[in-house]
Parts: sequence; structure tokens; C-alpha cells
Amino acid sequence: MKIEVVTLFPRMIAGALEFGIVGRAVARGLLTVGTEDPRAYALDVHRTVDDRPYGGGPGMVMKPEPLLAAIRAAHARLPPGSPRVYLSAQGERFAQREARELAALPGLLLVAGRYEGVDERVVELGIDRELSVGDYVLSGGELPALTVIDALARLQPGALGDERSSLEESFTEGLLEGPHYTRPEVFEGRAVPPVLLSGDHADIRRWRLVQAVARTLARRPDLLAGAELTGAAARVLKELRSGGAEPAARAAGAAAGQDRGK
Ligand code: 4FN
Repeated sequence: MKIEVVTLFPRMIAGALEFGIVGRAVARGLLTVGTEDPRAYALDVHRTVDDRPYGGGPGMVMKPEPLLAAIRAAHARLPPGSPRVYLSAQGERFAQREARELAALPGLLLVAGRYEGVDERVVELGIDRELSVGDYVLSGGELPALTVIDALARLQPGALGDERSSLEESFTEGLLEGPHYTRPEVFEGRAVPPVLLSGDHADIRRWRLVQAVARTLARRPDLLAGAELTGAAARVLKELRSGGAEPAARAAGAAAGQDRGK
């Protein structure tokens, strides 16, 4: 897959792509990421990329000519039909569904805004789709662009090496994760749940599934509404919802963080 990012801070993108799973995907050639800086298309002596908003008010707006020129130059390096996405607080929410959809494409253009945003005519003329990573005020679209790139990189075939994504392909797909533990067996007086030391792998699977479903129910019930649960997960959910069962209640309590105190 080929991704181009239009940004006033290309080194923010390049720097973040050196590390971890994304870095490895790039090194293996599973993903290539290029950047285009609108400042290269600012032709005045001051290389101006922003201007004052019509109608007045505070802040500046990205001016249209250099931005649209950068979008067109970057888009020309991508496979025909690659969508041009503006990362924007006004966009539809980027979630794992959108990640899967975009990861399957051969090319993608991402536009990161700065200042108060971009001249609306650039959105009309040069953007196919607006996506938002969440509801908070940011100073630029670069971190959202990197969020999208990270999510897509791990979905490229071969990106995870052997370790098949435990989140994407297992019976806990679409659920939050339960708790993880590693050595030592007792840490500051807190023991690892005994079932994990039991060696009974069917028991361990069941316990992990209950933890994942209970935690999702307690913390993010909205995820269960859209989830396509496996049969086992659906049964656990039904039990937890019908409530009362002591193991289920304890699992849900722990999942809700009710046992975090001393
Ligand atoms: N943000 C809101 C409402 C209005 C504006 C903002 C905001 C960066 C260029 C856009 C923000 C959030 C998620 C891009 C926020 C995202 C951005 C994103 C983003 C500078 C103009 C700006 C949501 C709080 C009601 C600044 C909220 N996903 N404007 O942050 O680019 O992709």
C-alpha cells in the first residue's frame, strides 16, 4: 500500500514511521509513505501558506493555492482512484471498520490541517472524504494522520510477522481486552489469577473470554451493540446480562475497576 501525507511538518510523519510494527512494515516494503509540503508550492518570497479568515476573527486559515497544488502533486504519485482524505474534527469517526476498509486499498492520500483549518474550497475541490479520530481540540492533523497510518500498517498482510493479531482474528474480536500478566507470580503482594497458572488451556480461554466480555459490558457497552460476537462470546454476554451469577458479577466488578482500591 502507498500512502501520501500532505503536511506542513513532514518530519513529524517521517520520524514516527521509524519505530515498531509500522517501522518494520515500511522496512519490509509492505507500506510506503511519502509526504508533500504545501510550502514548496508557496511562490511568494515569504513562502506564505496561511492567511487571515474572511469575515474576521482570531487565527489563520491555510490558503488554498499551495495546499491544493500539494494535494494534486501527491495524488499524482498514487494509484488512480486513491481517496483523498482530510483529517478533520468535522469528519466521520475513524474506527476499526474504516481502518479495514482503507487498508485494503492500494493508495491513500491524507491531508493534515494546521492553524484554524483549511479554506473550504480545497475541501470541495480536492477532498473525497473527511475523517476524525476523536472529539478533542488538536493543533494539527498530523497525529490523526499517524493514527490512521498505524492502524492501516498493522493490517497489511505480513506486517505482524507470525504473531497473528490476537485482537483481529480471535474470539475476542471487537471486544476490549481483559487483564494481562507476566512474571513475577506475586508483585507487591498481588498474585496472578490462579487459573492462568493452572495449565488448563480450555479453562484459561474461558476465563479470558469472560474477562473480555465483562470488561466491555462494564466500560464500553456501545462496542457490544455493533459487535458480531462468536457463539461463545454471545453466551457469556447473555449470562453476564442475566446477572447474579457470582463469578460473572466478580468479573464485571473487576472489569469496572471496582477493585482498584486497597
Ligand atoms: N483539529 C473540535 C471542534 C472544532 C475544532 C476542533 C479542532 C487541527 C487544523 C483542525 C481534531 C480532532 C480530531 C483531525 C475540535 C482532527 C482534529 C481530528 C483537527 C488544526 C484545524 C484541528 C472535536 C473538540 C468539537 C483544530 C471538537 N481527527 N480544530 O481540534 O485536525 O482528525
